[in-house]
Amino acid sequence: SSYYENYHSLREIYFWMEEMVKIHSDLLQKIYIGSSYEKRPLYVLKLSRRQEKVKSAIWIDCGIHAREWISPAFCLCFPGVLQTTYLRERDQTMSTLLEHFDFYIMPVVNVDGYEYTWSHPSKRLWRKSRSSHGNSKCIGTDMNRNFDAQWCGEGASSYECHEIYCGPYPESEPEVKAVARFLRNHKDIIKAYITMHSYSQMVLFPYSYTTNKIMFCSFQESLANKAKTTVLVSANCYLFSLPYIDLAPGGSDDWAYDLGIKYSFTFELRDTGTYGFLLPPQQIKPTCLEALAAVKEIAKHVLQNL
Ligand code: 0X9
Ligand code: ZN
Repeated sequence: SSYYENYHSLREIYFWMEEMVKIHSDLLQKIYIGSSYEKRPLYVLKLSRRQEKVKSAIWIDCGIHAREWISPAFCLCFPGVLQTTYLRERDQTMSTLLEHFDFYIMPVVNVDGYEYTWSHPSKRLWRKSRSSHGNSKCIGTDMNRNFDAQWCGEGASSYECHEIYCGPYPESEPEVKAVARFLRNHKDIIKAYITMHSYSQMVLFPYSYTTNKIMFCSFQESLANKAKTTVLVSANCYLFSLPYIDLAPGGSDDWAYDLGIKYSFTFELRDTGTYGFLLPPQQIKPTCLEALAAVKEIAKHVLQNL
């Protein structure tokens, strides 16, 4: 099986990034955006057909939650698929998209947590960061409760030992801060924010911090439905939901939306619970392809409405 049909350690992912930018120096750039709590570098890949003009961009991040291994796998397979479909077979949709958009892809946001799930087999289901604040007796903040969107309201916890601990203050996690800073600095060009999670096969959109529907809800719904059609082709049905069933403030999607990025989505990739976070590697490729189809559909829509 190919590189993209397996999960990879953080070390392998760093190596892969380096190799990719070397091989595809005309298309890929690696941008350092900060370092993690345990001082690992945080990188974003910029996928761009080098042109003079400043282009609009689409942001995709993966691995906010450590145990959701399928998420970083998606962020690796996206450039990987591109390598074959765009460069070799000249995928028309992808060519059009790359004419108008740059893609910013962050393969692993929660690098410390991801590494932890790899190096400590008994901690395979770790979710949070690996930070410790003050004299807290537990380690880790939920990065998806640490963004500055109704931070630590109902649906998050202020208790360090909880899985949904919001952290001592918004953006207390250096990884969250690095992502937020990058998005703030590029908010005029970034037209869509997409964040990959698992599992449950849903595509969620703001808000999760309130049960009020967002203003552009009807267009979001129609867009979500469009993406659903595409995803359905792959026989595995994704559900689009609004609002999120439970309140969950401090999430990156809501924060990005409030920053002004009106196309903001959280993907919950495969599966629906059979394997959950322990999704077998055989499902990486189909998951990747169906999510990619949905991402393209979103990008096409954004392009038509620039
Ligand atoms: O609860 C979360 O952070 C996400 N689900 S997960 O099982 N991957 O942890 C859903 C995030 C939805 N968006 C927001 N809560 N803003
Ligand atoms: Zn998640």
